[in-house]
Amino acid sequence: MKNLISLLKYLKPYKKWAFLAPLLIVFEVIMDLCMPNIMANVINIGIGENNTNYIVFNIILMCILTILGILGSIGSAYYAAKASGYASADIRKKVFEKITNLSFLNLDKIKTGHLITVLTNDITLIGEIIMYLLRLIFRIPIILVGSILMAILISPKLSIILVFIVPITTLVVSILMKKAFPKFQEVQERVDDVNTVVRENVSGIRVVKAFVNENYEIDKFDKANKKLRQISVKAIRIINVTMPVMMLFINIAIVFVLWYGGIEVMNKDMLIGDIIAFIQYLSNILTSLLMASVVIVMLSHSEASALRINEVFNYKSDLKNTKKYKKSKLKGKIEFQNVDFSYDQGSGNLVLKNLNFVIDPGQTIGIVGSTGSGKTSLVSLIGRFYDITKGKILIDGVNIKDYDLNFIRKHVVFSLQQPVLFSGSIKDNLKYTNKDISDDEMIKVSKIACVHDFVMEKENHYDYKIEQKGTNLSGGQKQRISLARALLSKPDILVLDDTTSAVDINTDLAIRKGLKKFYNDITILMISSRISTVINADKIIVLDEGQIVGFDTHDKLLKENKVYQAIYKSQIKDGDLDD
Ligand code: TTP
Ligand code: MG
Repeated sequence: MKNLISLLKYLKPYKKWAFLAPLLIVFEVIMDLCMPNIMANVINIGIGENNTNYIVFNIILMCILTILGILGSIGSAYYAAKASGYASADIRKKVFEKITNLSFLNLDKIKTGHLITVLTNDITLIGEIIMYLLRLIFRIPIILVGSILMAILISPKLSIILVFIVPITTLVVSILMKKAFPKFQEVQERVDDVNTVVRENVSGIRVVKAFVNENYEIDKFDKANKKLRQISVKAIRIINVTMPVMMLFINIAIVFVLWYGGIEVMNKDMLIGDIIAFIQYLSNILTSLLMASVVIVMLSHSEASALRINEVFNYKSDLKNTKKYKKSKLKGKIEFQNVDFSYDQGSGNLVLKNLNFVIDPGQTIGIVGSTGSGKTSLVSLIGRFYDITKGKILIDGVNIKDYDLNFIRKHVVFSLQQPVLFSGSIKDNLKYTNKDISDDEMIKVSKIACVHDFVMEKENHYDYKIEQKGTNLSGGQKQRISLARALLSKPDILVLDDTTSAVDINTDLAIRKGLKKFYNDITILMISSRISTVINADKIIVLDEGQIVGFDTHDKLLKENKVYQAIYKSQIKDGDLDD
C-alpha cells in the first residue's frame, strides 16, 4: 500500500477539494441512516395511530433530507473528480518529465510500450482510485457502524442475526475477491501484450505489407487477443458470482427477520415499521461490506499501478550532472584520450577501443568506416549521450563530464542518421529549438541546406503540414529539413551522421559548399558512407571495428591507408565518386 500512499501527496495542492469531497458525503450518510427510522415512525405512529399531521411532517422531513443528501452527493462527486483529476494530471506531467530526462542508456533498457502503459492505464487507474477513496473513505465505515447501532437500537434480539451474517458475508466476499484479484492483474498483463502487438504493427505496417505478412501478424494479434479474452471472462465470472451470492445472503437474512420479527409483532413485542427499518439497515450493512471489499480489491489492484509509476520516478539517470560548468559558447576543440566505450558497461564488450585524436576549433572532420564500425557511437559520445568506459573526452580542454549536460546538448548539435520530424508544419520543425527565429533567417538557412527549393514546390510552402513521422516527405527531404533544423539552433559543434545519404550527389555538393561558406568557424563532424562527401574535409577519421586506423587528409590516406584505399576503390567501381 505504501506506493499508493506515496502518490497521495499529489493531492496536497488540492487539499481544499480533497477535504470537501468526503465532508459533503456526510449529508448522504445522514440521509441513509435517518430514512429507515423516519419510515418506521411514519408506519408505526402515522399510519398506526392515524396521525395525518405526523405523516405530512415526516414526509416533508424525508424530502428535505433527500434533497440535502442528493446535493451533498453531487457536491462530493464534483470535488472528488476535480481533486483526483488534477492530481493525476500532475502525476502524468511528472512521469512525462522524468521520461524526457532519462538518458539514452536508460531508454535503451526500458520498453517504450511499458512507459506508454504507465502514462495512460496506470495513472488513469490511480486517478479513479483516488476519486473512490475520497468519496468512500468515511462513507463506508460510518454507514456500517451507524447501521449496526441503529439495528441494535431497534431490536437487540433481531440483531443477533448480525453476529452470523456479517462474518459469513465478509468471509465469502473476501474469498471471491482474493480469487478475482490475480485474474485482474493478469488481465492487465494481457492488455500489455495486445498493446505491444498493435504498437509494433502500426509502426511497422509498411514492412508488414511489403512482405505480405498480414496474415501472420493477424494471427499473432488473434493469439494475444484470445488470451486476453479468456482471462477477462474468468475474472468477470467471479465478480458476477459475487452479486447473486450477496443477494442470497440478504434475502436469507430478510426471510429470517420477517419470520422472527413477525412472531415478535404478533406477540406485540415489536412494531411493523421497525421490521421494515431493520431490513433496510441490514441491507445497508451488507452492501457496505460489499463496497468495502470492492474498494480493498481496487486498492490492491492500484498498488501494482502505483508501483510501476514509482519505478519510473526511481529510474536513476546514469549520466550525472553535477559540476554544471557553462560558458557563453564553445570554441569547438575536441580531444579523445584513450577512450574505451561499451553500451553494456558490465560486459566488457567494447564498441570503441582506445581512441586518441585531437580536433581543432573550426575544422571539418570526415568519419568513414564500414557499417557497424562505431561511427554513430563515436559521435554520440561528443553529445554525452553515454558516458565512456575508460579514458577522457575534453571539449575546449575541459572534461565533458564537468559541463552542464544541457549546455553540451545545446551547443553540440546533431542531425541524425534517421531524421525524426514531428507532426506539424515544416516551419514548426525548422524552428523547433527556437520559436523566435525570423522567417528571413529560416529561409536563408533553408537555402544553405537545400530545403528552400523543394519547399517552394509544396502547397503552402513553409506551412506545408508534415504527417506523423514525416511520411509525406522523401527520405532526402527529411534529411535536409533535419540539417536545416540543426543549423538553425546555432551549433558550435555540428555533427552530421550520414545526413546526406539519401540526397543526390549534386545537392550533396551544394550543401557542402554552403556549409564551407557560411559555417567555416564551427567544428563539423561529418559521418559519411560516401567518400565524395568527406573528400574536402580538413581531416578524415577512418574507423575499423571500433578502432581508429587512420586520421589524416584524403590525399595522405589514399596514399598510405589500406582500409581507406579499399573503401575508395569499392566506390570508384560503383561510380559513386563524381567529384
Ligand atoms: P554504430 O556505432 O551504430 O556503427 P556505425 O554508425 O559505424 O554503423 P552504420 O554505418 O551502419 O551507421 O554501431 C557500432 C556497434 O555498436 C554495433 O555493433 C552495434 C552497437 N550498438 C549498440 O549496441 N547500441 C546502440 O545504441 C548503437 C547505436 C550501436
Ligand atoms: Mg551509424
